[in-house]
Amino acid sequence: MKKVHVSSILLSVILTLWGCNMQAQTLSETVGQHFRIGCAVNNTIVQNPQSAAHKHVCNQFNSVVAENCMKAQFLSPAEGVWNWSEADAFVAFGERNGMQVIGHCLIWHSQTADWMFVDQDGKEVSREILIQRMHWYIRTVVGRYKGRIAGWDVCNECFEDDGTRRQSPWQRIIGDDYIELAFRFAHEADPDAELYYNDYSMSVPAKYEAVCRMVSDLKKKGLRIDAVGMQSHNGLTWPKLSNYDRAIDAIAATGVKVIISELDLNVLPNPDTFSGAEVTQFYEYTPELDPYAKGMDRTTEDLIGERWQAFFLLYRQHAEQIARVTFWAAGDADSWLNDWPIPGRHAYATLFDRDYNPKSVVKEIIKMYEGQMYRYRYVRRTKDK
Ligand code: 9MR
Repeated sequence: MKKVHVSSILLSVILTLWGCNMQAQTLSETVGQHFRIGCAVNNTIVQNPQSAAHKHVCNQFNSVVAENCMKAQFLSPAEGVWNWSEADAFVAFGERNGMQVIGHCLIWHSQTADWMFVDQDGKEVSREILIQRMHWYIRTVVGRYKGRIAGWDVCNECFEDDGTRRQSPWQRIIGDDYIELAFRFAHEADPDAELYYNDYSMSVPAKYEAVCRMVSDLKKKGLRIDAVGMQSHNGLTWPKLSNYDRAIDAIAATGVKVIISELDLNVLPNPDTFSGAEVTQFYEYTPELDPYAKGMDRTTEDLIGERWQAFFLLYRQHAEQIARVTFWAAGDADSWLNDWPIPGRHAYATLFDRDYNPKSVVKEIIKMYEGQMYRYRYVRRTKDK
């Protein structure tokens, strides 16, 4: 009797210690052993070293990307005007904490000040002038951080979901070769930096096939491209995991790595006409479209947890093809989904709540990344929603 008693105490001590250990483990220590694990950070996080958000980022992640401060609109709001302080602080923050630092993003149709595309009279500039400006912009930005940025999102969101080129000012004024020029100029400015193409809705076949053709074309021309970022602003029923799975394989087959570059989960109801991640979409607030303002029930939380597990299982299965998984916010409080496409809602977009506590699914994900893969294979067949 005594023996049983002692061994059961021992067992419970071991289980408790094991439980504590599991809790203390971070994404960086576990998932981060398979590929880089990161998050986007805003200026408030960077500038407040004592804040819970700041500590949380340093604790959980081994890679950071600037959510906004490296966009052209902020770096160069007017011709000849440069604002470096926030970008400088972001890069120094990543370096100080030994994290991989990612630059986002050089060439984009959005968040680029109008001056880039027009002359003094407000008329659109010629192809030659815009190429000169692009060259000078990339040389100045990439050159400033040479040797300090591990990789750049060189071109962002250049394709429509049907695989055609987005008719951005870059495309209209320069033509199809603006993408290859941007990659050429970025490589010239920092030959050691990795270079990425980044886009949303990347599990739509017409879109990823067009991106894959573009990647192969760049490679044929001898240009450097290291990875394609699948932004992955995901929902509960979208994308279909089978399409997502095929997209990862198709991108990897072009000879580049895959980056899950802006991961989040939009669990809030969507207005009928909403789709994709085009930032210009906006709708009126109504309480029905903000159902979790005061928290959520256990069943919904479990459903969301299952969806997270399904994605992280897929990433684990594709770990050799994936270089990095980056969340598009440090925690729920920081997510752009609180204000898009409807301002003032309560997003549940990340794995961390508004106080940066891990949600219960984090433990499951950590177990998944420590466990043997065979234990999880069946989920791939049964969870294809
Ligand atoms: O998260 C960013 C948000 O704070 C900005 O208001 C928005 C403006 O365009 O950009 C968000 O980040 C976008 C990223 O740079 C590119 N992919 C889509 C992201 C979400 O809109």
